[in-house]
Amino acid sequence: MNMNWGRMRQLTGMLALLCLCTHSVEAGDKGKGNNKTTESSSDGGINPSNVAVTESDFEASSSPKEESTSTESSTYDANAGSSQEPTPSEPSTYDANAGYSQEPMSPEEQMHIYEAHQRATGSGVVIAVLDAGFDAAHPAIAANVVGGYDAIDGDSDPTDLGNGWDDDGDGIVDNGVGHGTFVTGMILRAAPDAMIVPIRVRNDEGWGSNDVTADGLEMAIRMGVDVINMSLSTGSGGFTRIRRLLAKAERQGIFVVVSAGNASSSELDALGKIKSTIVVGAVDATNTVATFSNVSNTTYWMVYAPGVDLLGPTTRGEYRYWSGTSFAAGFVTGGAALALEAHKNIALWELRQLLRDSIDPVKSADGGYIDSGLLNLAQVVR
Ligand SMILES: [Ca+2]
Ligand SMILES: [Ca+2]
Ligand SMILES: [Ca+2]
Repeated sequence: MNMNWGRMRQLTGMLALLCLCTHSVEAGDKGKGNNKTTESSSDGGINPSNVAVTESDFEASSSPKEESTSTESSTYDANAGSSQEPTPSEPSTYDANAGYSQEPMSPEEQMHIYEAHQRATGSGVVIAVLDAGFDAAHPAIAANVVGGYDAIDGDSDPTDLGNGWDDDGDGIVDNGVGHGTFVTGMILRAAPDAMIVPIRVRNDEGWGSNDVTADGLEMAIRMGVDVINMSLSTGSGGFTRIRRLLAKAERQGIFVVVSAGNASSSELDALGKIKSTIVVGAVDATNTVATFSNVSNTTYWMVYAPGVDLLGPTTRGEYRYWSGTSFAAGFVTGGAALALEAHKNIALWELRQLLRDSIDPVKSADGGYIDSGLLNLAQVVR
């Protein structure tokens, strides 16, 4: 909050500093597996034109090989199987005039977003998005992006780098590309005036170790952002540093939003069990919990947001339909930004309670009971 130009100079100064000590690694060396234990960097062949056309949201996870050199070695998330994930349709064209109204039903209506915008738009709030690469020049997000960091390459440019290889051998090339841009797009639908710091912690196939995630997290904390969006899952091993940093973020009053995951599970990822975060599951356009969404009736700090067949920005200035709790999390992160603008001196614990309390009922996917509900942003800013 209270972002000003002095602060922005401070941010960009820090980034410039970081540029002096960059190193690079081959993006293609990192792999991501859905229920696979081996990575592959050669079976996909070179096909640079096949970018970001995937069947599902990915849950970013950790490389079993390259990244396991430290004692805090990480594991990939076997729960992130693509078979359980939604299969959104691809748009044939994007109608710039119709915009997001081409969706089945608008999240703006579901979450009372326009009503909320009469009170707050996220102005003055800085959000770090820890994700795969970004298209920072995409017209849907360019005006809001400030600075950026790439924890994979160790440089200041978090741009998507599809390498044309099926790194994880799942038959889909570069399925992490566009993910960060899409998450950012959803954040900005809820909070169109928020500032976004894109931080790349996953490669083009969604791979990144817990150490890389921690590096990105540490950077976001050092920048002093207000909110951090983590639409990714982590390995269970080597989580200590992430846990420590999340505690530090909490001490500094930085609000962290995480996605519940897309494994149709009642068991949340490690990130979802951290008490300082709020976890986000996905509902469809009828306010029914998406069949792919993880749910938890044991974690109190969970809310829901639209995450099915969303239309949003992806790589190279394009748009697509995509589904996943990753994108639902974006709406809640944007909602947190609205709350921070509307309630200037709100404490972190108050903010979390406010979000948890500002909900409308949702139907569970199987007709059962859901503790919590769909975030109502008009209520958040009231
Ligand atoms: Ca880079
Ligand atoms: Ca792949
Ligand atoms: Ca790739």
